[in-house]
Amino acid sequence: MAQREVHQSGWDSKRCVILLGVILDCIALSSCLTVRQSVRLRVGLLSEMNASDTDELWFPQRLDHFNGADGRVWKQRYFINDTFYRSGGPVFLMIGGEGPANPAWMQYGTWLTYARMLGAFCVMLEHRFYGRSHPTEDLSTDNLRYLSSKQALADLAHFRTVLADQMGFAGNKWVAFGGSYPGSLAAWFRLKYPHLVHAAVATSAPVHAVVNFPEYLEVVRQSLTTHSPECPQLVKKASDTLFEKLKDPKTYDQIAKDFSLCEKLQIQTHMDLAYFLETLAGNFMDVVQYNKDNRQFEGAIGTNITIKVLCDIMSDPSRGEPYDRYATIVNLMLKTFFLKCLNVNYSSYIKEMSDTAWKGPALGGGRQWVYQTCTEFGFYQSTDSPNQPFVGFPLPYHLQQCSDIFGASFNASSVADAVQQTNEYYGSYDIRSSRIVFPNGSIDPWHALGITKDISDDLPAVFINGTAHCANMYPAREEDLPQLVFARDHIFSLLQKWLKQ
Ligand SMILES: *[C@@H]1O[C@H](CO)[C@@H](O)[C@H](O)[C@H]1NC(C)=O
Ligand SMILES: *[C@@H]1O[C@H](CO)[C@@H](O)[C@H](O)[C@H]1NC(C)=O
Ligand SMILES: *[C@@H]1O[C@H](CO)[C@@H](O)[C@H](O)[C@H]1NC(C)=O
Ligand SMILES: *[C@@H]1O[C@H](CO)[C@@H](O)[C@H](O)[C@H]1NC(C)=O
Ligand SMILES: *[C@@H]1O[C@H](CO)[C@@H](O)[C@H](O)[C@H]1NC(C)=O
Ligand SMILES: *[C@@H]1O[C@H](CO)[C@@H](O)[C@H](O)[C@H]1NC(C)=O
Ligand SMILES: CC(=O)N[C@H]1CO[C@H](CO)[C@@H](O)[C@@H]1O
Repeated sequence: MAQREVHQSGWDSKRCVILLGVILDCIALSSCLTVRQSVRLRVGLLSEMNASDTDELWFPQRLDHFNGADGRVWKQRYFINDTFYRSGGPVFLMIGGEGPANPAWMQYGTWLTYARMLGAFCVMLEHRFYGRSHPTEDLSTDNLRYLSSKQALADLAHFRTVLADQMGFAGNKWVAFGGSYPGSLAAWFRLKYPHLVHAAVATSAPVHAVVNFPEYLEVVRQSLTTHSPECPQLVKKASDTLFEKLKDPKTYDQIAKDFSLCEKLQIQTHMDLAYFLETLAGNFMDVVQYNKDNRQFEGAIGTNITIKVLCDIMSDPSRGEPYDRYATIVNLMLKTFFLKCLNVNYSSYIKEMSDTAWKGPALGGGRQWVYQTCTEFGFYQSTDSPNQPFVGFPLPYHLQQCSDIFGASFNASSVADAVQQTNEYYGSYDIRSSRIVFPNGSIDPWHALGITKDISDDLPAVFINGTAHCANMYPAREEDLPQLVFARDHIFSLLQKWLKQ
C-alpha cells in the first residue's frame, strides 16, 4: 500500500529516474522516495537496471479475460526458482503488484525460507501494466480500461492453470503470497478461485476499499507516539505554523529557501497548496509505513531513516522552532535520496502523471496505480480526521486528481460507485473462505483497512506488535522483534498444517 513515493516532480534527482507514485507494494523495488497523493506505492527502477541473476520468462495472456470475442494477447513477465523443489511439494505463487516485480524476491525473503523447509517450487508473476508487463502499446486512459484487479486475478488463474499443465503441477498444492495490494489479491485469488489455490498468505492486505481513508494519518500519529507523546504534537505545531505562513505570500521566498524548493513557490490554487503540504507530510508517511523494514536487499535506500530519527529531530530544541525542525527533515530526506531540491509544482506533477508512454514516469507505476485508486479502491489518505497532526490535503484534493489526470468522467461520484462495486465484488471484511492468514503490523497505517481479528480458525489474523508494512515478508535478521520471529514461525506452522489438509 502502498505506496509512497516518488515523484519526479516532488524530488528532482538524477538518481530517481522514476518517480511518482504512491506506495503500497511490498515486492516492487524502491530506489527512491517520492511523494504522492493518494496511496503510497512503492516503485523502483533498480530492478529495471539491474535485473539480477533470475531469468525473465514470458507468458501469453489475453488482453480481456471477460470478452470471448476479443482475441488480443500480450506477454506477461514471470520468474521461477526451483532450487528447493522436491517432487510432490507445493507451488508458491508470489503475486506482483503496483510496481515492477523485483527479481530480488526470487533470492531473498521469508517465503523462500518456507520454500526450503517445505520443498516448494517458487514462481512470481508480475502484475499487468506494471514493470515490463505491457498489455497495450501505451498507457492512454482508454487502454487502462484493461487494468483492474479482476483482470489481474484472471491472469493469475490462467497462468496457474497452464503452468500446472505444462510442468506437471496440477496435483500439487498451490499457495498464494502477497503483501499490501498483492496481499489483497492473494486473499481474493483464494476467495474467487478456490479450486486453483489451496491457501494464501495475505500480508498487510487492505481488503476494504474506501474513498476517504483518513485513518491512515491517524495511525501515523499513533505510530509517532511510540517515540514520545510529544512527537506528533510537535509535528502538528510545525505544520500549523507553515499553514499560517502560507496565507501571506510575502513569506514565500523564505519558505522556498527553508524547504530547498526547486522553483519559486507559487500558490495559485488550492491544489498547489495541498500538493505542497502533502509532499512534506509524505516524509513522515513513508518513514512510518516502512519503519525498520528489512528492505535493503531490494535496493531500497534511506532505510536507516526511522521514526526515531524523525522524532529525535522534531524533539531537538537546538534545531530552532518546530517549523525549522520540519524543514530540517526535508533537507535530510533530500540528502538521503541524493536530491538537489524539492519540487512541489502541482502542474508539473499532473503533466508527468498524464504521460502515457511506457518509458516515461509510468515506469514506476504511479499513473497506473492512481488509475486503480480512481476506478477501484479510493484509499485517499486525507487530512480529514482531527486526530492527526497534518493539515491541508482534504478528500476533494485527491478526487480532483482523478479528473485532472484521466478526465472529467473520473469524478467524486464515479469513484464512489467504483469503490462500492469493489466491496460488493470481494466482500470487504466479510470474507467467506478458508486457509487464508492475514498478518498485520501495528505500526503500519494500512492495517486500518485490513483483517486484524481472526474471522474463523481457518481465516486467522496474525498481529505483530511494533512492526510496519509487510515486515514478516522480508528476510529475517538478528535484531528482529521476538513477536516478528514468532509471527513468521506461526505462519509457517499454519502452512504446514494446511498443506496436510
Ligand atoms: C547489480 O548490482 C550489483 C550491486 O549494486 C553489482 O555488483 C552487479 O554487478 C549488478 N549486476 C548487473 C547485471 O548490473
Ligand atoms: C533461488 O533461491 C536461492 C536461495 O535464496 C538462491 O541461492 C538462488 O540463487 C535462487 N535461484 C534463482 C534462479 O533465483
Ligand atoms: C544513513 O546511512 C547513510 C549511508 O550509510 C549515512 O550517510 C547517513 O548519515 C545515515 N543517516 C542516519 C540518520 O543515520
Ligand atoms: C510549474 O510547472 C509548469 C508546467 O511544467 C510550468 O509551466 C510552471 O512555470 C511551473 N511553476 C513554477 C512556479 O515554476
Ligand atoms: C461524473 O462522471 C460521470 C461519468 O463517470 C458523469 O456521468 C457525471 O455527469 C459526472 N459528474 C460531474 C459532476 O461532472
Ligand atoms: C505493544 O507493545 C507495546 C510496547 O512494547 C505495549 O505497551 C503494548 O501494550 C503492546 N500492545 C499490545 C496490543 O500487545
Ligand atoms: C494494530 C492492529 O490493528 N492490530 C491488530 C492485528 O490483529 C490482531 C488479531 O490477531 C488484533 O488483536 C490487533 O489489534
